[in-house]
Amino acid sequence: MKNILVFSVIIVVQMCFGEVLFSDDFNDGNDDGWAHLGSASFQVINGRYFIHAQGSRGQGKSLNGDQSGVMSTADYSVLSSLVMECGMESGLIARYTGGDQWYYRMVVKPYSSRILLERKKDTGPSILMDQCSFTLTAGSQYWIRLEVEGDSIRGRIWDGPIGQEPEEWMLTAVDNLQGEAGSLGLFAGGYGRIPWSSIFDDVAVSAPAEQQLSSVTWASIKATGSFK
Ligand SMILES: [Ca+2]
Repeated sequence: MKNILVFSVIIVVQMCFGEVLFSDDFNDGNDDGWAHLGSASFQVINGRYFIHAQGSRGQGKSLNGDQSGVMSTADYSVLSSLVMECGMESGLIARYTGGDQWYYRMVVKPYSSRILLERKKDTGPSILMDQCSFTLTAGSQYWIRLEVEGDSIRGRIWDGPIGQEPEEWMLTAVDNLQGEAGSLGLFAGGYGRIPWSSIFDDVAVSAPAEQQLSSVTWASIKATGSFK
């Protein structure tokens, strides 16, 4: 039954977003290929990916891509399931190139009931690009998507089945300070002393939906010679 569910997830992603460039369902029991940064523990338990910690350890991110840990294209859409058991923030990263370069991230902040779209550096400020209200229930499963295409950055989160993904973006921004493909990432963080944990699964990276749509449209225009 579990295999059927995973298979269905991949089919739906392919239908809506075209070619899957990268995926990891962690069902092989490891996170080989993922690069860890920060002070968290990274563990695959029962086919799900835990980023968690206790004591004074505050945050961690795990990075990957379809070509030796880096994405082969700068335009891509990152999807993952997310369960926040406890913690200050968690979410998705796109176009991470390391060093002191900008990257983009979508942040879920349960304590302030908000989701954010940010441009960030490892050292230095987080620049808020967009935000909206979102109330997250601890321990419940959500789907979260962060998409980068040219200078457009967008994100959304929803609960329920993956097939009930809303069409509207909840967060949008236009920014051109990081155009390199970089790596995608998963991250989570918590307050020191209090144990915190976020669980990711069924990570899939595909071409942006709009890109697929426009290529289909152009193909039909060429075929018919008109816009009808
Ligand atoms: Ca899994």
